[in-house]
Amino acid sequence: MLRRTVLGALASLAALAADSSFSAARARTPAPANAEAYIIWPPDGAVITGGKLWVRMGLRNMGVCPKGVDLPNVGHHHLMVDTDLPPLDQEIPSDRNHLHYGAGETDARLELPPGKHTLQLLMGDYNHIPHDPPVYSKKITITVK
Ligand SMILES: [Cu+2]
Repeated sequence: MLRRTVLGALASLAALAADSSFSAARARTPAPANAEAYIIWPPDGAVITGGKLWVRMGLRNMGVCPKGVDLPNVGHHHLMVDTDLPPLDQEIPSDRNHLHYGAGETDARLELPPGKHTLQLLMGDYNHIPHDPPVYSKKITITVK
């Protein structure tokens, strides 16, 4: 009796795992293997006086498109400010640390308080989900004075 219950539970777990990996795989949009996101400006280690800056976002081997547009090999930029990359199989959060450029912007005005800050780009698909493989830049550190 116990054995049958355990087996039943294991079978349900296996079905659940198979199902969730299927839907996660289905939700990811493919990206070209050679796609590359990079921060054009500011450079790593930059010292910014006043805290207002433009961030220029670079992308190679794929295209920028507004959110909601489901075409091959495109996505929109997201800027991670003072945070690590979010889970790469889920929608990118939208808050002051995870900025979305859903109109297809490739530059943005930022205002940061004095201190050290990190910036990192992460591409998202039409649903704000990172691509497979994920396309993200190196994380840079800047100092605001
Ligand atoms: Cu987005």
